[in-house]
Amino acid sequence: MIPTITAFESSPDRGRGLARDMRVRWALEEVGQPYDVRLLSFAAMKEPAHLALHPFGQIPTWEEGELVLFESGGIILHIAEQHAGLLPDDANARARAITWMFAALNTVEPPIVDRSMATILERDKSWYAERLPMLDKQVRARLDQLSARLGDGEWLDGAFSAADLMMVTVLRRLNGSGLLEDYPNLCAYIARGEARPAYQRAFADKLAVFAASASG
Ligand code: GTB
Repeated sequence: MIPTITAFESSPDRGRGLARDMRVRWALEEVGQPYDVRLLSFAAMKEPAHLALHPFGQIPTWEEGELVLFESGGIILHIAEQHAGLLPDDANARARAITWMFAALNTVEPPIVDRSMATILERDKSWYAERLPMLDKQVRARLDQLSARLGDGEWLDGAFSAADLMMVTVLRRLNGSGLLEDYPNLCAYIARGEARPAYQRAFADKLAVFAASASG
């Protein structure tokens, strides 16, 4: 059965592939699972039909027959459990990879999102100039630690896994912030992820959606 995911009809990231459907698309491309995409307007995301799929009225969602999922982490874990290639077979290595998925979502992504939201929503506020250095500091603290742990490693823990897919998509949200440049190993790590053919296919599909929305 071909799953259907949801994505922004008109993404505010202007084709940079920063919205969270990108990680789901990438995971599906990695395992070679064809999928359909239903594009939604912001208004449609808050309507009862979508709220029945996603209690918080967001994207991405997953529909596969009777199964409906929301939360990019839950969706990617589901894909990784249904297909070979995104999680190691060895039980301990698998548990570590899943731990890294949670670390990406629960420990690294929150300060990055806080910073990103402030740059969008608080730029014209009186406190912004004072708050931004504090947000930068919180992001840098995580990048320092992640960079130290990654060291010269290619991926977070052995072979490429869903953990790397998640972490790379989380870190990409810092593109243009000027913060990543202090961490050459993290920049190389992101570039390794982006160079994967599955990532390239997912990104091209995202870009096509942006091009269609920009021309329409
Ligand atoms: N924890 C959830 C998950 O991982 O699936 C978070 C889902 C989420 O935040 N979805 C966002 C959404 O639907 C889109 S990805 N927002 C609409 C709403 O809440 O009403 C977040 C996002 C949006 C835009 C950019 N951008 O423009 O750069 C980047 C990321």
